[in-house]
Amino acid sequence: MATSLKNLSTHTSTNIQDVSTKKFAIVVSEWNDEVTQALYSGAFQTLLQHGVKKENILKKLVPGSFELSLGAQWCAQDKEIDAVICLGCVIQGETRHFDFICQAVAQGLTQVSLTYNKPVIFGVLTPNTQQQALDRAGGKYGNKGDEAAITAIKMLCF
Ligand code: DLZ
Repeated sequence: MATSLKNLSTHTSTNIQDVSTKKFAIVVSEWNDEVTQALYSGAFQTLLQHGVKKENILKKLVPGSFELSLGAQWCAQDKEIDAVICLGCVIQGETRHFDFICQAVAQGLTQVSLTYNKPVIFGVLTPNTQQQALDRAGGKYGNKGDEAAITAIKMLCF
């Protein structure tokens, strides 16, 4: 379903178990940081609402979304981390840079997840405009950071 038809922050809580002892890393891209910090706030608050302890949430910054894969790998290598949430925002520009970054990060995060056998969540917005990004980072379509955190929790309850 197109996200314009869905509030990203609504979700069903079926099968969500106790995750209060789990440890999460949140890797945040600094590019488009007004958006990515809002995604981070959403993810962080959602984890707290589900009983995760503040001290069990590690925040790591990377320069851009392209670097999310390596950041995720460094976090996934840590045996104490149960799940890695990756947050970024790549805005469609006039060149093919957008396509290269989006493809690289999608493939990179998949690879890290399968290599380390841990949830590595793709919380990357790929809008056409800054406004579309803001609408999905705590705006009228909810917050994809919330959705990313819920996805991580659900995968830990698999
Ligand atoms: C270079 C670049 C451009 C043009 N646009 C974005 C963007 O919209 N969102 C994002 O997260 N990062 C962007 N970057 C930076 C790349 O992700 C990366 O940091 C650089 O290409 C250096 O590897």
